[in-house]
Amino acid sequence: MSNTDSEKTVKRICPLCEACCGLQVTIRDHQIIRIRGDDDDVFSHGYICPKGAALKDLHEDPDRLRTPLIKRDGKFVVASWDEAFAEIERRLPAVRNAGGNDAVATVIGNPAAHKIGLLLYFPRLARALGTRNVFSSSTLDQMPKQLSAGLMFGSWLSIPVPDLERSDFMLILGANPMVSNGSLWTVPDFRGKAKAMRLRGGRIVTVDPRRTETAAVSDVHHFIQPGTDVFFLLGMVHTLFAEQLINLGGLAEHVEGLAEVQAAVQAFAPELVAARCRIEAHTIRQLARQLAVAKRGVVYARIGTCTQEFGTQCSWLVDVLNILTGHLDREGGAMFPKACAFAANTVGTPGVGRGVPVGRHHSRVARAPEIMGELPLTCLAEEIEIPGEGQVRALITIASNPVLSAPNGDRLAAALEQLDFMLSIDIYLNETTRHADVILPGLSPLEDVHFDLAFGQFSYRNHARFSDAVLPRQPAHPPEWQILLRLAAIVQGKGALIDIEEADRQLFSAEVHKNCGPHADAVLQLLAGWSGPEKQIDFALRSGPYGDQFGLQPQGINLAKIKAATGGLDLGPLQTRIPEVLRTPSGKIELAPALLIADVARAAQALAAAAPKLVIIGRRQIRSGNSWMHNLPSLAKGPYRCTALIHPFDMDRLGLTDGGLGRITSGIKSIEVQIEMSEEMMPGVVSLPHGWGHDMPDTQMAVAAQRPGANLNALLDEQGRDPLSGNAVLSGIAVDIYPL
Ligand SMILES: Nc1nc2c(c(=O)[nH]1)N[C@H]1C(S)=C(S)[C@@H](COP(=O)(O)OP(=O)(O)OC[C@H]3O[C@@H](n4cnc5c(=O)[nH]c(N)nc54)[C@H](O)[C@@H]3O)O[C@H]1N2
Ligand SMILES: Nc1nc2c(c(=O)[nH]1)N[C@H]1C(S)=C(S)[C@@H](COP(=O)(O)OP(=O)(O)OC[C@H]3O[C@@H](n4cnc5c(=O)[nH]c(N)nc54)[C@H](O)[C@@H]3O)O[C@H]1N2
Ligand code: SF4
Ligand SMILES: [Mo]
Repeated sequence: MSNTDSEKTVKRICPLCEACCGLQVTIRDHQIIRIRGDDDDVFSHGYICPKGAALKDLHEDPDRLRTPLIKRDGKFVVASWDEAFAEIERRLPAVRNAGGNDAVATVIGNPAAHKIGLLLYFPRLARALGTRNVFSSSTLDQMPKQLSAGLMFGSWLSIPVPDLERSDFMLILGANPMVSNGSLWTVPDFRGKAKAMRLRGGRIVTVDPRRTETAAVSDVHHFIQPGTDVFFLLGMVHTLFAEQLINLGGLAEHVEGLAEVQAAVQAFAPELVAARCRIEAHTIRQLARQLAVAKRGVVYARIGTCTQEFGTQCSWLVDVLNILTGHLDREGGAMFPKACAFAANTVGTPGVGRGVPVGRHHSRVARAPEIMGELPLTCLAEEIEIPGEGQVRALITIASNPVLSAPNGDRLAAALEQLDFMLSIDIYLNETTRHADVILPGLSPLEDVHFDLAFGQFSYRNHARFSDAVLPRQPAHPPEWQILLRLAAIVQGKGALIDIEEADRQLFSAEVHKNCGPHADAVLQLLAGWSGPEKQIDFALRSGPYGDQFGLQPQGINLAKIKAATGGLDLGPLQTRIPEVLRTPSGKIELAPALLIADVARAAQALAAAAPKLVIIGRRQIRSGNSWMHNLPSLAKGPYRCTALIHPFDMDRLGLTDGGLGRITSGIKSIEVQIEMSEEMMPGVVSLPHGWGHDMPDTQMAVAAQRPGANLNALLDEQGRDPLSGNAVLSGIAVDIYPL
């Protein structure tokens, strides 16, 4: 921290996307003067994007909620925290008493992954609720990857990431890290790293239905028919077997199931899949060969390959390719980060485990299997609407806006109106929270401490960083971990007025006793200086893979050391971790999980299907973060962005004009959009960003309402799912467009 008389500059990790950049925030008299990238940050080295700087707008946004709201006679009124908790206590337990545990559902959204208080304390609330109706944005996003990684490597978050800094060949599918700044891959400044790689002679190939910003910094780009990556990937794996390109290298003794994979891909010669994915057979073969001969190569795929009917198969086949070519767990290939704390693959017995259980229960109406303790978010509306035992009658949303972010939000919005009680923990009165009976606001990120619990496992380099609060919070405004503990106490019948610090101490002490046995008291003594999330972080760090083991390893790390280090602690490049990282029952990489091998038959059946004439896909944008950053003036300014990109060929065919209006329809659903002609698009594919549609009544987002945009998800069907993971199908949906 550097100080002048009136100004001081403090460090803060950005919580707005997975890149987790280190920022420098300059403040004077509790006012933010400016926000910049932090050159001293050991992980991001000064990189920043426009969203990071917009934390100032977020902090100052007059629409951001600072006090609880209670709905009285259909209108929200400002309430004190005591009044809000009293209202919840009056209404929530009554629903549970009448309908049982499953009558209360929870939905937790994307920003929660960046809020340590929500991540650490949501499980405490979930345990108190004991409901099976747990939903999250994971089933709009990465659940397929978690499932395939869980089945192959034994834990849900053991997802290998590209070691780009040492790579010389990278194949990217369905990801646009130039804009998204990476996902399931924490990699600030992808542009710089990609550029350095190509200067070293490395090559990047991108496969995407749009010639994206990432394609623009690649050596080669191929269009692919949306939703058909599974066939392309099966064709590549087929080629490796057919052309004897398999080379497991040192992985050979750690892999099980090679023969089953070979048999499963038999029917997918490139010549048979080429027409379906609209990529020529020789290109598929060539890419397989290129990957096989690359000294340090890697395949990386993200959301475009997950939000499909075959999302789990795509996610699996990507790792199969990395393994068969000997690139998994090798420098410059796909490697497993070793997080400094909280990673399931750094606790327990190294190299073996129980694997991941799936389908322990099913959703009541659609019978969709539970994955990772969650049900598909696209099942929520029907679980509210349809009567019967276990019907959802109350809902708690936490940092989530499913009315915009999930398919067919209209149906969900109508269902929310039927609930007996709805509580939202959220910082805006928006499309979803307007349906709540009570809204409890979280803090501005700058008023809160920060630790990247979720992203150490996906980082391009191992590191340990922590941010203190930059600005003080209002004394009456509790941090989110306290909100969740109070809710848990209400649910448990202890009442809202419990002593929070004491309740926290008791829960934490019970956990330490469970984990540390006879040493628990000594450990608790050493942690006595911390409370809340910091106490849990220090415990996880000290007992973690780099930890000081409470004094047994004096060179090891702890929270105090991280706080004292300028720009955090660099823990070095990624290291080889197989077999130690595995937690499978066999102690091997399970290359051919039965669930996935069986599902290949479904792909074989779908191979013959004809592609629709026109399909729609999504598009992320630098100045936008899913559904909730359109109220920040520095991001909202500039040209109108919620446009439908269409190839000139389709424009002509459909009689559309550049800059004109069009109606996109899908079955009986339709939206109006502004058309933008673009040679970037694959003919037959239209691209529209998601997260827009801020024209719904009774919200409080004045800036966003000025240019609401169109809601892509209003076109989509909530019944479109990958049956294995329950993930929503958001890409490659058949549509028609008419000029207006
Ligand atoms: N068609 C289509 N739909 C998609 C996608 C797509 O690619 N295409 N992407 C999907 C993906 S990947 C995701 S992750 C989901 C995201 O969908 P959601 O998980 O619903 O996340 P957001 O839309 O970002 O909404 C975030 C909510 O959190 C609130 N919020 C922000 N910060 C805080 C905070 O600090 N505390 C609290 N308590 N609340 C906060 C915001 O006000 C907002 O209500 O959208 C999905 N929807
Ligand atoms: N600026 C910004 N950054 C973000 C977000 C944001 O909203 N704005 N959201 C954050 C979140 S929650 C997430 S999950 C990540 C996601 O990070 P990424 O996965 O990098 O997400 P996208 O930028 O949507 O890139 C997906 C790409 O898939 C392509 N695509 C669509 N359908 C298909 C298909 O069927 N096959 C193939 N091969 N490609 C297809 C799209 O054209 C697009 O280029 O981004 C995060 N970062
Ligand atoms: S890239 Fe992500 S983490 Fe970095 S400044 Fe932008 S939003 Fe924040
Ligand atoms: Mo996401």
